[in-house]
Amino acid sequence: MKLKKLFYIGALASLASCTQVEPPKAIGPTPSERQLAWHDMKYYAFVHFNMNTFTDMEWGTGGELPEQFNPSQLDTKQWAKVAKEAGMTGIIITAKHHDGFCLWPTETTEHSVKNSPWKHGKGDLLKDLSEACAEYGLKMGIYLSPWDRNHADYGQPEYVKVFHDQLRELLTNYGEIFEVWFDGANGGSGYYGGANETRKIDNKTYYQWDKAEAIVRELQPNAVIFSDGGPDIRWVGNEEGWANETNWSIMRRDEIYPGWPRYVELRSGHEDGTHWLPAEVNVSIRPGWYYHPREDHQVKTLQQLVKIYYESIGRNGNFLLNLPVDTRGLVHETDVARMMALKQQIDKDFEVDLAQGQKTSASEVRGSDMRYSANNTIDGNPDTYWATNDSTVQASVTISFDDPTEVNRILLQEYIPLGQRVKHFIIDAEIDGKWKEIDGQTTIGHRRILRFNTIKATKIRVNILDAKASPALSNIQLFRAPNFLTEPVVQRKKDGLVHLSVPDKKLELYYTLDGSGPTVDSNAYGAPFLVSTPCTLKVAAVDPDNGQSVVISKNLDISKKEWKVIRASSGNELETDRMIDEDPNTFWATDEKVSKPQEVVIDLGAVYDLSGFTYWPIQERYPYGIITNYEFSTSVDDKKWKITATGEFSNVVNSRIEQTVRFKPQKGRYIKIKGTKVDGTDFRASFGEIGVLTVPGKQHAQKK
Ligand code: FUL
Repeated sequence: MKLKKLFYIGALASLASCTQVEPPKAIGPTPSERQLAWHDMKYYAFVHFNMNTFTDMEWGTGGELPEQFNPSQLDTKQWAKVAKEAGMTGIIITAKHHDGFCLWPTETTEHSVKNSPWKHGKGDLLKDLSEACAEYGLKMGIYLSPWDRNHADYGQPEYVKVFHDQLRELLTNYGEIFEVWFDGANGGSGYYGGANETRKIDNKTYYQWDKAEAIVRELQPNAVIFSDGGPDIRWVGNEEGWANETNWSIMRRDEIYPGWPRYVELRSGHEDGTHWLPAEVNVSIRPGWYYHPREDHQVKTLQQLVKIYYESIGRNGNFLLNLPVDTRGLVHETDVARMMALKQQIDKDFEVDLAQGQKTSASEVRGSDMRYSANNTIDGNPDTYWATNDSTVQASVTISFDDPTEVNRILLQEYIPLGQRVKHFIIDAEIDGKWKEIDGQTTIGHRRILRFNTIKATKIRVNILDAKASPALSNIQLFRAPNFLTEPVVQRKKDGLVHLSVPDKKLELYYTLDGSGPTVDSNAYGAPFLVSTPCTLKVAAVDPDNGQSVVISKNLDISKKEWKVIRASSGNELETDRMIDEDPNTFWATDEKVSKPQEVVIDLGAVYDLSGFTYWPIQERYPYGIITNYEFSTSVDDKKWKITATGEFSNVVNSRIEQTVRFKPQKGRYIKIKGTKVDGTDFRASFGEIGVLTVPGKQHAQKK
């Protein structure tokens, strides 16, 4: 009896002490409700579908005609079904891109679906999509380009009113909108109501961003606003699909404006940020943002998509995957198949949380109060968290298994309503009775996933070594993802020889050169082989016990064996080969101090029927001299030259992928590429790789 009484007094005392332990205080900027809801959306679709789909462009000039917008089987329900089945949570649609064509019957301009043949001008794509999203339980977001290459008043205050009115229409008529996406690409050449000229605006002031923000807050208070610098979420500083390993959700936001040149900082945020401004990783499932039939074989491979998943969602970002809907108005079959493959793979990777139900312990628990215990990290409840006393920034949580257990993934989440705190942590594992460091990283944030080689451990310890304030972790999960079948790598050398390889040595490689899908009955790869005429190479890796990898496909044209750069308007002539060495990662550039557009002349060694050319921009981390506008000429004798193509490499600065230009077949042995406009303030031009396209079946090169 006495004992029982003592127990009650003890229990009451500890209850009393519980109520005295205050939760940790927030440190630095913290997320708003709408930002918190956005963090949970994790993975959603971008759909680039608009006039460019029909003109086969990335950036329309604005001079297109509404009649050109004519999808044959447009079905927004197919988009929503695909997105839902892929595990996505929403769809953001390009309601208006830089060319100014509006996918809804706006009252602000005649340049819209109402003057197109689609549904006899009675269609409203935004309405269709909002219904489809509602049916599939998805949220809808809108992309509205501030830059409008169609509008006659662009550059004047009148256009800004149009832009704001368009925003109002979109936020009023289509139900709940979760995200408003403002592009940073701004000002430049365009049709502008027929003026066909270049117009410059001041990115910081022209659009009256404070007014635009007020419109969003008034009409859609739960929507987050995306732009280079928010105000709610930020661009991640590249269009390749990755955030930095160090990724703060905070930034010195007041420094940033649309087109901010220090985009490298967007990849990692600012440790001393003044505002919550988390990163969204936007990337297309194909090289371009819009649909181009020529990219049907360039849909990102499963391996590439898995990598992007881990380097976006796994690095404290959200993943915005773009689907270039095709001219029918459907997500292409190949893209659908790849998205489903990604879903299956991710489901397998995260199938069983091995931490659940295991024993946890911590080096310290805040005020010894079990409301902050280590067990909160594995209870599946995002609102509970493990915390330490205020003065402690170095602390650890250990998860113990009953038996040695195979692990190769760890997922960590901080309790972000208290701010982002962790600056440095390591993961240790107890293997055969000895502790071993498995990985060491910097930030965690809302979600961090680490991949490491499979270990068989009895304990896993998350060891925080430095933090801005006492750590607060809400979630730790452990997984054993299945082994992944690696994909073959194709390398063609300047001599025309094709080398195939695969990191996993036990795999066998099979290939075809006629466009058919390789099987184990196709050519087995033994040694490099010669390809000197245009063809489509397809390669697959096969594991006798584990099936076949995805097929890698590559279009190969004539070999560059006889090619020589015979002239360059400036620059180091000894290294010019780097632009024709079949390796886009090596580059060549003209001199920096030049006062006019730069050009190079290449001798192909023989006359060919040329039908196009390709340009890989420089792939350096800090690029320069990217050609944005080109002039391409051909000649059979290096005396009489003909300008074969001129134009713009749209979006090449943001997205440094191979550019392909096709033209009416021309005979030519010499080619000249001039950078009539380059990114930056001088005329310096750089070249990652130059290639040509020749007419299939007409590769009869005539030697001189
Ligand atoms: C860029 C645009 O210029 C591209 O065309 C695309 O829309 C991409 C998502 O953003 O800045």
